[in-house]
Amino acid sequence: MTRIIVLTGAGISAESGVPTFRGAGGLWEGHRVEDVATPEAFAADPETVQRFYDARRRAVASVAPNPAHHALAALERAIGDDLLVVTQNIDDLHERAGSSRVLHMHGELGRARCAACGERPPVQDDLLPGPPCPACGERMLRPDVVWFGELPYGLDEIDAALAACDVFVAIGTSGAVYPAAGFVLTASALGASTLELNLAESEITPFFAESRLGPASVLVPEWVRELLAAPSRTT
Ligand code: BJW
Repeated sequence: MTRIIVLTGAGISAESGVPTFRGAGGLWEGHRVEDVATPEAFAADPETVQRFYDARRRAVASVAPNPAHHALAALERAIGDDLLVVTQNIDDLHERAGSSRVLHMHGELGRARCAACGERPPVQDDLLPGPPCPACGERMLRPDVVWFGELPYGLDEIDAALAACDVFVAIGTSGAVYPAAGFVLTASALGASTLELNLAESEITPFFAESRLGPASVLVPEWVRELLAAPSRTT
């Protein structure tokens, strides 16, 4: 069976109404993302940062998965453990579409992280004014997101999956942030075929064997249909 890794970025959730980061209309238009998504920015003004993520948590709760998320969930139903979705997104739209094999390498809005004991409890409500950590009782919960300079989650598991995959597909990511931007090079060096699905060319387009331009809500269902129809199940 073909083993597939799908890396998703903000572009897959854009048509659900979740803003992307970079470019026109992006979440951080007018700011360098590298200047605001940092532990230093949180230390300097924790209230503003908590308010920002509380607002995003509420906004994500009011949107729904789109056909791209649903197509990946259908692919998992068809091939099971042979699909791993590695997402840079902190929303839960993959899970709400029905995917269960999802690795959130940049964390999740639906969790907090305790700066005192390291517990990562689920959260649904605002983190302001500051509920206590359910494990240690300290009021030091921060959003469970990975900022610049912090170690992304699951890198060992991702490395092992990249080494074993036959197909690597990146959907709706600008390729501006490492280590995720480098996964295509690792996968292709280890023999996987590579495909990019994006509305526009990205910083890493030249590294893919094939690149298709268009909205994820169209390209992803098309690709999944093609894959499941192909006798050998490759891209
Ligand atoms: C559509 C569409 C539609 C729109 N259909 N498509 C080399 C190697 C390793 C690290 C580094 C390196 N060089 C530099 C670094 C450090 C740094 C980094 O990458 N810096 C860059 C500025 C160069 N990386 C890090 O610091 C990372 N940590 C790390 O490397 O740790 C090492 C370490 C070792 C030992 C000890 C400690 C540490 C951490 C990176 C964390 C990134 N965090 C953020 C914020 C998360 C929280 C939040 O959401 O607020 O993650 S930044 C932000 O960018 C967010 C995203 O996940 C990430 C990627 O953005 P994404 O998803 O690509 O979105 P956009 O907006 O950029 O692009 C959208 C795309 O969609 C576009 O291409 C559109 O065309 C497309 N699109 N509509 C299809 N409808």
